[in-house]
Amino acid sequence: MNALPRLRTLCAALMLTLPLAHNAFAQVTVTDPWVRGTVPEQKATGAFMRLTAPVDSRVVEARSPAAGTVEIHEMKMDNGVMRMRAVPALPLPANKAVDLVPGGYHVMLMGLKQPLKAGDSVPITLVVEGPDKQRRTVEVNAPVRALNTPAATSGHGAHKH
Ligand SMILES: [Cu+2]
Repeated sequence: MNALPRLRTLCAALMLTLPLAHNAFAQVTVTDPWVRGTVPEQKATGAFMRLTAPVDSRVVEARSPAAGTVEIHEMKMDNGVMRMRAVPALPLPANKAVDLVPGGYHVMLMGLKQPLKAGDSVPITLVVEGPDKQRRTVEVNAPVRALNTPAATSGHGAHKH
């Protein structure tokens, strides 16, 4: 008879515990990650998300089993041409949301092992360095959005490395 109340108590306990665990590890929050889908011969694409760190941090490395090489890229206008370049680290100021978006910072997945289509998801590991120089990993599972996703029409397809 009392299984349900007990379950509710357990749920409440879990909800109280999770934010505490978060703070204890100064964990970076990842919101709405996604990867742009690819066509068959395409070997590179971008991953996008919002990152919020509780303390000053920086993303120093990204990895994914879906790609041979993963870099953190920045896109900028340079003499009227949109260019992107790898950055050694992506700063995450404390409590400030940093958006990785088409046309801005992104995680570049290169040497893709297979085409990525809507409905797939791509595991990505971010290595984040805190103010104590400790490195922690953040696991992201980013769903693939179709290549023609409206929010993704700017930038990423036309530029060169
Ligand atoms: Cu890029």
